[in-house]
Amino acid sequence: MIDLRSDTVTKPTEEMRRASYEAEVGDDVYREDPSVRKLEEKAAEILGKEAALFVTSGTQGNQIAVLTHCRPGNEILLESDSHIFYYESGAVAALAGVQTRTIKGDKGQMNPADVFAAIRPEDQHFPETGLICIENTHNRAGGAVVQVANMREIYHHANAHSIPVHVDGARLFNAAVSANCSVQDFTKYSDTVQICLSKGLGAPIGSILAGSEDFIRRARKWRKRLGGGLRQVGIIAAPGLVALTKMTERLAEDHENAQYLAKSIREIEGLSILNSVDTNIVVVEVADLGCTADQFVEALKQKGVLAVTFGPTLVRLTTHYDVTKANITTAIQAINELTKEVIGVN
Ligand code: TLP
Repeated sequence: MIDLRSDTVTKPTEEMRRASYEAEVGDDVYREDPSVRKLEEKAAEILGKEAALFVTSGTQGNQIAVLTHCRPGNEILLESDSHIFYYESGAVAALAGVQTRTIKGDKGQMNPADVFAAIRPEDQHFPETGLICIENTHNRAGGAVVQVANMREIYHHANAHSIPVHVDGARLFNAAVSANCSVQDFTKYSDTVQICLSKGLGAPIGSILAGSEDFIRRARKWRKRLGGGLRQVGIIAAPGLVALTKMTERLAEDHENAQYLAKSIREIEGLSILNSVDTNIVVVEVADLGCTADQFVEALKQKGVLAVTFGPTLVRLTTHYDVTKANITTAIQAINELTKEVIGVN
């Protein structure tokens, strides 16, 4: 099977498995796990923040950020298709008791003027705007990179209103590689950031939430409340450190493979590419084949390629380090065959 469903499916490398086996561990709730401390310190340094917290998942990192920044009754501003709004099971309402105000972006990027207009003035009728969230890269916009200039403008304005900015940077390293800059070029325009170790970077588990010392101290408490205070968790943090320090540069390879895939699909009759393919995600429109995304994904599976639906007639294909260029060639052949069969039927 060639698994293009997500970069979450990557398996840990040999080096990660070894790091896990050899990890020095202790009770992390007592803050006695050296491997976790090392990971958190390195992550804070790389992300340009005072402190960092190791959390179990991207969703947990984002939710702890919302819980720590906001109070019940606050309103948060975020892009209409953002992961926090679209894919986190309504957690911000269920856990933090905040309401969402979504802003339609262009390629995942919110227009700063729309964000500023949505900030609530002081009035007893209105909720307080508690947080602005930016997703970079933007998943449902097809891994689109939110530009540094866009983040800068939103951050400066938010700052002037004392509203914190959180970045869901599940794939922030993909953004940095694509924009040929450092992650700090993005993170300096945020108060807090969440990055995933378990996506393109290949770690088996885990995310990092980074911010000021004071923020992380309060976030640690929320992590504990959510049952995320773990014990000898160095066995997981150690591969996370390998992911963070050794796996970021190679993301360029995934981006090249995505380009190759997109270019080949554009040449196939009945299919078109919807996104600009900035990074490792390719979004394919299958409507002209006269089939649904579900049917397409199921038929592709029969040919040994896994993908996910991304809308009624949209399919997402994601490249990652467990998929080689040769695998992509095989996947293209499968897609080609499949479309010929479907066109033959319709
Ligand atoms: N995204 C997953 C699915 O949940 C859709 C995927 O396969 O792409 N932020 C962003 C931008 C994400 O794409 C994801 C995962 C998360 C947060 C959540 O990370 P986890 O899965 O670790 O909770």
